[in-house]
Amino acid sequence: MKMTFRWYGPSDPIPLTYIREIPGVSGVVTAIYDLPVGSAWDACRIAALKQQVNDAGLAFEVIESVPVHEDIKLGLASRDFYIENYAKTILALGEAGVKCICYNFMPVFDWLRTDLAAPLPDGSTSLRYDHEALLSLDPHHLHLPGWDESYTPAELEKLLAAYAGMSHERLFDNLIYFLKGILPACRKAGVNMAIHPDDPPWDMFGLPRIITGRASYEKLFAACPELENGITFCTGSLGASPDNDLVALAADFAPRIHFAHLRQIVRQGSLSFAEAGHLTSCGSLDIYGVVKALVTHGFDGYVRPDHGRAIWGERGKPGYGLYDRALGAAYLNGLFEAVEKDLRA
Ligand code: DNO
Repeated sequence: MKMTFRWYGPSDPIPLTYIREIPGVSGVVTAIYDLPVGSAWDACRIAALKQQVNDAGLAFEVIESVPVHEDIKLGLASRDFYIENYAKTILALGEAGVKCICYNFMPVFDWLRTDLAAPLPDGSTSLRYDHEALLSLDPHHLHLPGWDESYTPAELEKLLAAYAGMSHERLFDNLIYFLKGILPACRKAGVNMAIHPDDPPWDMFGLPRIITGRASYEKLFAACPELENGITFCTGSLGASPDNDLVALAADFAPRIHFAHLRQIVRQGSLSFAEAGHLTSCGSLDIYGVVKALVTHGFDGYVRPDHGRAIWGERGKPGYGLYDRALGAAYLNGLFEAVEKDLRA
């Protein structure tokens, strides 16, 4: 396991030197954020970012995300151009020593929450998703900090119209078309693709979502058996659905898990939840059980703590402050050490 920490690049208020001081964190997960979605990433920009990260004593091996152009998800004729660019980006990142790319295939929106600072009983605040409140939101005016991209109202309007009538099957076929187009570059570059589950794992605003649990993974690996076709195992995203048995999923898909986002949520009713401290005792998800299943089944990928609460007066990017994610990393390091030592004993 390699413990990493997400860093939003030079504009992130958290300096790399602080990340380097978290015990056990060996690398950052980052991206180039100011390139238009769909363009091929420039080798010089990649090299400069890598240099900055390496100069701080941290590894540059995981990118989150290289966003997938909507034309690819929509299956438009222009997709081949964007797939070619994506393959070029993979080759350039591989050249720079990147081993894993996290991406998602959610139409239009990335993760969704209805409250970015909901109070928890311990006095901190966290991100919250209330299904009733979500249903009352206007999808034409949505923005969340932490998304890799966001659209102007006019672009959003056009995109939502373009997705009218998109079925789960067609979206899934478009994902497979994309993967078949890029997997040869992954093989050549030594880069693993790690698809992030849809967050939350159900349809949103009439848009289909297709990476939601066991059945999605079985279909995905049947269609593209290459081991470079893997997953980002995000406990908070998958765990929002009580249908997902996280411990069983971690055990059964361990060889496909190239990257794990380990975080906690408290389920509130059937479809609502609040995020919480990483510990198993803080919420609905058995983080210890997941770590144990991963280690027992030979997981050897990258891990990062995920969304943190806002604590100790910190005013950072919601979910992406320093303090609670650092506590999460410390907790996860302890779990991995204990489980790994037990297994070897
Ligand atoms: C949220 C993140 C997601 C993730 C993308 C991957 O905090 O986990 O935005 O980066 O879905 O492409």
